[in-house]
Amino acid sequence: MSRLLDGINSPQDLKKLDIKDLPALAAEIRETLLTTISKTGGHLGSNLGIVELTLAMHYVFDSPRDKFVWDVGHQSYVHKLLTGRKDRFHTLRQYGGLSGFTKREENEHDHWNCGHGGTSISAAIGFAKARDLKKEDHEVVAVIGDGSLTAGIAFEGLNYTGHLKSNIIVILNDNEMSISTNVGGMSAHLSQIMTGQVMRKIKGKIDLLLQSIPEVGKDISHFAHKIDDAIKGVFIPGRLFEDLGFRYVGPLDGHDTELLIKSLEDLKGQKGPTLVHVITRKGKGYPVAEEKAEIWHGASPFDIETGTFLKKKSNPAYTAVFADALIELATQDEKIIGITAAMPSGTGISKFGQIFPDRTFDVGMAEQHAVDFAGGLALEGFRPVAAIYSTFLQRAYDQVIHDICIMNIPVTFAMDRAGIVGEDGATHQGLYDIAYLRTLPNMVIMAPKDENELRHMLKTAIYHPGPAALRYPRGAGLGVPLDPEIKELEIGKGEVIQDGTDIALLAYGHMVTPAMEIARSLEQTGLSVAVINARFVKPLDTELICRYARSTKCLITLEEHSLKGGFGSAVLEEIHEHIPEHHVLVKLIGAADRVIEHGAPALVRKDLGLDAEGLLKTVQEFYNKTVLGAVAVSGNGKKAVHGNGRNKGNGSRKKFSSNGKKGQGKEKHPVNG
Ligand SMILES: Cc1ncc(C[n+]2csc(CCOP(=O)(O)OP(=O)(O)O)c2C)c(N)n1
Repeated sequence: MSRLLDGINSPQDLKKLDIKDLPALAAEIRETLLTTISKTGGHLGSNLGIVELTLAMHYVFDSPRDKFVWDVGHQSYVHKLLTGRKDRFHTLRQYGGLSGFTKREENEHDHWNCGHGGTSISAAIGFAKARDLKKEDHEVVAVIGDGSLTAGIAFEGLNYTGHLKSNIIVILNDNEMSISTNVGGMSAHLSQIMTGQVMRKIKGKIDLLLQSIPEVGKDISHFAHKIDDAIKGVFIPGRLFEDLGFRYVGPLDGHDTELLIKSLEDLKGQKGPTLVHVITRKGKGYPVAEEKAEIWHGASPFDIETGTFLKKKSNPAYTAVFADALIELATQDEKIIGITAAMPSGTGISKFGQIFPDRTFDVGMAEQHAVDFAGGLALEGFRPVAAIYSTFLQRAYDQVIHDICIMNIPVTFAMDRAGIVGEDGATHQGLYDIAYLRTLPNMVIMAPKDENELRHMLKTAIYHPGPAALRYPRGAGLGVPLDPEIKELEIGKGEVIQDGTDIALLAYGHMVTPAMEIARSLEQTGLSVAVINARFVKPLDTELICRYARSTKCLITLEEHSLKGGFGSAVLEEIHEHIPEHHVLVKLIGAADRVIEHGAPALVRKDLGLDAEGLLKTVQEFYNKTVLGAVAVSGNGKKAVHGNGRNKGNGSRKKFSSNGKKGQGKEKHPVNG
């Protein structure tokens, strides 16, 4: 039997359906979401919850002429299914496939790339103002969840939208959940609106009942009216939004497609900003996801029948080791505090919170606030650990500089998901934190080679009397044994894993393991290879780096971070400053200076030349070209011609002359990927 969804290749096809058919289409969409996400993984709960709303939006408005701006974009799967991407939907979040967020490059119905929360209202009011200036007349609709509404930028957007008064519709998709239960005064305000509505409904029913009782009923009913007036006087639904300059509509049942369509129809062409408050249920239609909304917000592949995840057995994740170490340290020190910005489970802070609820703070999707909140606590003698993914700390850059670093406040930044993040892709890559932090005064920055070292670094950071950041990757640790005691490391000291004289591999963080792997392969070709675990990018172990710069034929830096401004750049600066008399051959290996897209981490790493094979190839080519001065074996099998040593490089090396200035040689740094 053919499905309704099969006939929908654009929103125009949807509009041809009768409204009465939409619930059946919604059921097919839910089935498609489940079938696909159970294989690819992805944001299941948010998308199951927004099916009817998305159908109503596409039924009423004229996308792409009317512009939809989805906040975070993680709930845009239904929108993708309705806008000509259904046949590629099985490639969701896969390497080379559809993105898990909205993406302009992917489809004309996507107007704004996103991944981080809170941006939709600001972008949408920008679109609306542009429309006004260009004297166009399309609609602009932002869709934002109650969780994302806790982001500071969302308030900034609301505030300014109320001021501009352009025509715009903001749909607030309220499911009372961020990833975990939503927090804060705004969330309480929204619940109050809902409670108020429920109370009014109940009161209405009681009223009718009372009036049906002769004599007594009338008096009690009069009394009940008085209570109702009192409730109204104190609380008018959406008053907050009205005061901000919005027309408030709602709360509406977000699973009643007809009601949504009718309400949105009424709003088309209305002047000024409108906020439509829609109540939805996360995970709608899949009972396990409805019951355990937090777990099913972002699902890894699972079995639909049993609702069990198909996770392979793996070593404990870095996150888990971090949480256990934090608990261990906090058991001995009551000043230690755990802070998360709406990511309690993702960062491991929820585990910490089970043991130390009074010392655990989920501040909502509000990284800027998290950082300054930590600053205040630290200045009063507490030891706050702000566990914020590398990508989300970007949000709080000014707070990190202006408040924490300039005041030299001892806050620990535990940056999970540093490096390649995989399926979440471009907006979530943790590839910029070294660059954005290492320029800051007072900041100490480190990365562990494995989960055991992570524990020591956590303690080192917590007891450092200034700001300190540690970065560690997503996923499973290496399964190394954990030392019985967590100890502080000497700040600014690297670790020599093995000595060597031909090549020094200077690796940062989790690149130490691949460095050791390629060292073994290089040794098999007769080379002597040193492997250094840098540990710190700020302060760098200058003595160690300079020692190996002098004693080996070339230095190779390895990091899972943008090549621009990262660890390798820091090493180059250090060499330039400290050993200008030497011609040091340095090759930087890291992530190329381009947008790094989504896909399984192994495939993304391969694409960047950061897998073992790619790393080995880069190192070998560099060594052959610069140290041996050799022409690599060409495709026709001709043998390489060897030169006579390290200072006869062919221009692809970094040259430093004795006066510290860059040499005359061409600075052609081959970049990976
Ligand atoms: C700045 C930022 N911090 C954290 C996140 C991680 N994150 C992704 S979705 C989400 C919750 C979103 O909640 P809501 O907007 O209510 O949407 P829902 O999933 O409930 O539909 C969070 C915290 C993010 N995307 N951006």
